[in-house]
Formats: sequence, C-alpha cells, structure tokens
Amino acid sequence: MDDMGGFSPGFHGRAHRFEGRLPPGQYPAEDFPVLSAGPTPQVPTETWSFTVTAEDGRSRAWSWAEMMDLPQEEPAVDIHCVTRWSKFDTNWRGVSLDVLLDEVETAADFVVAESYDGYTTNLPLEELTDGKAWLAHTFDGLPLSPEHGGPARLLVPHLYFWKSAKWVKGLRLTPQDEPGFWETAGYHNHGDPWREQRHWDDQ
Ligand SMILES: Nc1nc2c(c(=O)[nH]1)N[C@H]1C(S)=C(S)[C@@H](COP(=O)(O)O)O[C@H]1N2
Ligand SMILES: [Mo]
Repeated sequence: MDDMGGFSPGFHGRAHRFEGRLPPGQYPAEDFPVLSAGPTPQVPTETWSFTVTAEDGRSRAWSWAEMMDLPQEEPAVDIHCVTRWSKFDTNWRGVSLDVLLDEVETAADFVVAESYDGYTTNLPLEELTDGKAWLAHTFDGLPLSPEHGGPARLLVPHLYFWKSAKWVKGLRLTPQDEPGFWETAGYHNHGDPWREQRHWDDQ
C-alpha cells in the first residue's frame, strides 16, 4: 500500500482524486468549520455597502443592488485554513475584485480589508487582482450565511483563509503594508498555504 500519511482508508479514493491539491500539513474536511474572532455581526443588505478607498482618500462605494448588478462569477475553489483543514471544490458566486478595483485609481501596492466586526487583514494588491479574488455573497447556491461572513465576504482562496475577510465592508489601499488583526497577533504576514506560511517566523 502506498503511504497515505495516516489518512483513513475511506479517504484513499479521494486522496487520489485530489492528488496535489492538499497543501503540506493540511487535512481534507467534509464539513465547513466556522472560525470567528468575535460575535457574528448582523449586516442587513439594505444598509450594506462596499467601499474601495484610495491612498489619497478618494473612494468608490457600491450598494447591495449596485454590487449585484455587476458581472458575476462562479468560482469553484479549494480553501485552506491555517488550523489545518482544507476543503475542495467549494462553490461560490460573487464579483471579481478586478471589477471593483478597476474603478479606483491608485499607485498603492497594499490593501487592508476592513470588516463590519472590526476585523482587518492585509494583502499585497497583486494578490487580489487578475482573477484571484472575489467579493462573494453566495455559497452552494444559497445566500452566504451570517456565520460564514454573509451577506458578503472576501474570497482569496490561494492564501490561508484568514485573509478571506468575512462581513467585509471595504478595501483601503495603502502605500505601506499595514499588518491586520491576525498578522499583528503572530500569524504570517503573507500566508501562502503551499509554503506553510503559518506563523510570523515561517520563511
Ligand atoms: N471579519 C472576520 N473575518 C474573518 C474572521 C473573523 O474573525 N472576522 N476569521 C478569519 C479566519 S481565522 C478564518 S479561518 C476564516 C473562517 O471562515 P469560515 O468561518 O467561513 O470557515 O474567516 C476569516 N475571516
Ligand atoms: Mo483561521
């Protein structure tokens, strides 16, 4: 028998199917764990808005209806949490961040995502463009549930899931990198699951 690294026999077939898609140190999860630093904020779509603010203070905001009128995509992606669960082929619907970021002129290289619960997370702007990230409002064909970040969250599947800010209310473009909630609490600044960038002192 080949080396299954301690996975149960039931996982054998799936392991083959998902070969090469499980980052180091991760295990495949069937369920969808909820991980929130605090209580779940209630954010009605009637008052929801999403704002992109440039480094000079100029901004562009979308209401829920305006956001829903933008071109929509349906990413099917693998997600990876730093607590070691990964989930394959998750199905979302949302707006590519390319569409939203295209509306704002900027020379900044970094972004701070800001959420309705006060959560923040920082990313290089280039990690959010070229079809790599979305503002997601639908999961598995249903409105995204509040505990998973509804009405809308970031979806940045190529980085650990703490970068996918739930209840996101906007992006702030910054010339300098500004570490966010977990990044100032010891998590890695970048968070690439394929390089196991879990903690601040990982390479
Ligand atoms: N606003 C906000 N976004 C957040 C968090 C949070 O506490 N608040 N937790 C992060 C962490 S650590 C993870 S692993 C994922 C968990 O998303 P899930 O609860 O949908 O699995 O959301 C991320 N986004
Ligand atoms: Mo997390």
